[in-house]
Amino acid sequence: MSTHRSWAEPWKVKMVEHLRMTTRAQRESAIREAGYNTFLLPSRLVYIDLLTDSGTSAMSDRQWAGLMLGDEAYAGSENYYHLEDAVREHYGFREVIPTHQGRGAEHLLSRVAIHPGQCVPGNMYFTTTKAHQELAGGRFVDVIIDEAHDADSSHPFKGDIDLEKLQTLIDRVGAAGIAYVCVGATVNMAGGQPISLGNLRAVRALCARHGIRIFLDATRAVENAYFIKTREPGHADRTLAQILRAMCECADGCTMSAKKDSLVNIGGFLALNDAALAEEARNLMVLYEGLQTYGGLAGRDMEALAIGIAESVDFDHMHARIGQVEYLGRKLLEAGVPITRPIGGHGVFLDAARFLPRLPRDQFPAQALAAALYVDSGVRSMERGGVSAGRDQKTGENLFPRLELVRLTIPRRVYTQAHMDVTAESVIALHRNRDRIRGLKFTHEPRHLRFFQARFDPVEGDCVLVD
Ligand code: PLI
Repeated sequence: MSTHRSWAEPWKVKMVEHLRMTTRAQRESAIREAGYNTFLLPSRLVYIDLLTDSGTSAMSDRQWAGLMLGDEAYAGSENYYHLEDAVREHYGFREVIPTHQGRGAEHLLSRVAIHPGQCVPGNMYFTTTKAHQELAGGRFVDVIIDEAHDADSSHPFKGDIDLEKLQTLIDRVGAAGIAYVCVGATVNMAGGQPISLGNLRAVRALCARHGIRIFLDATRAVENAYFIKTREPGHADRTLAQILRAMCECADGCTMSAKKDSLVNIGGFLALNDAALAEEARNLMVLYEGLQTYGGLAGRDMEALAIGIAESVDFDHMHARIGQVEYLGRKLLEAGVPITRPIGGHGVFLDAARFLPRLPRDQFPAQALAAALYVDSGVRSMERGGVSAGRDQKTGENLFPRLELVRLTIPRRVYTQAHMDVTAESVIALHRNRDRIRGLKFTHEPRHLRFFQARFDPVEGDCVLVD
């Protein structure tokens, strides 16, 4: 008798949303009109939408029921107190400040915790996080381990911070020159790679010696907890909820985009232990987000979020979620497609630099590959490479990070394994025909977060994928 047992999702489908199929000619015209930027495609022309896992999850019947319990009072909504309880219980921070989404929390934290000129070391950058740090006058400094910049390294915790790099920075600028350490868990731009609890605790000890605060980007911290449980010795018997609390105990607070782990379509929060810092953040909050008990969210959204937080730490849910990502990743690896390893938490990241070795970086191979994938099958993905990195603040030159990736991001509880098969087949076919993919050049380049709205043309001809 075979000992192998498959896993399956701990839910069944109650309602379906129809998808529109398109022809190749329709997709060629759509991507041209979108300036070869998948962010600019109308979603009605997308078949399988792997642009992001942000706000794209399917809510549970309990969350939908929670929407009906929305208390839309301007002040003191009942749902705020449910949210506060859920954050205190699962993340452990005392002060809970709801925000419309993650970047709202990043804005508030950056404004109250960064003095102009200070450094903000972090385990690789995230686009909106770094942008807010810079707008507040801070300077992001990358202190992630070198392996994180190598798509082919199979280090199990590529999100770890290099303690020597952090110590060197402290020696150079002094503790007063550092606003705080920003720890991403998992690290999105490295391919959804986790940080180990051992490393997080070591960072905490180092920072405590110098009186430096740590703020966690907890956006995908439950996914990170899953990797700690399944990869880091000594944690196999602990629950995800226990590991999440242990991670948060290493930090002074967190920013959260609840649109990911917490299974809601909108929402976020800033959670802190320091009441005085929270008071400063709330002073700004009423200007930029909303009153302290709703922060840009409807009461019903806060209710769905409170329920989603509790659902997110269920092991069977997370096992199926990450299992689906692994299923797609393994199919691609078996076919020889270059992807970031180990397979990450929220998506599979194609290594566009190795996929399209003949395209120079200034022809944006990842942007071109994402556009070609859409033309081939209607699967929408996202560039995470040179276009996302933007330009150097001082020199104005394009930044070309070592990682030039296309992210196939898997929404939670939305797609089936058959959708993963269709996606894999399209990527594998493109890999076999990679010489038919053309590079791109900018025709419009926005100043901030350019990847959202940039437009391109193929460097030759008028097609990114030659038939
Ligand atoms: O999109 P927001 O404003 O709710 O959250 C910003 C944000 C902060 N940190 C991390 C690690 C993120 O991944 C993140 C948003 N990520 C998006 C939108 C994504 O597609 O990955």
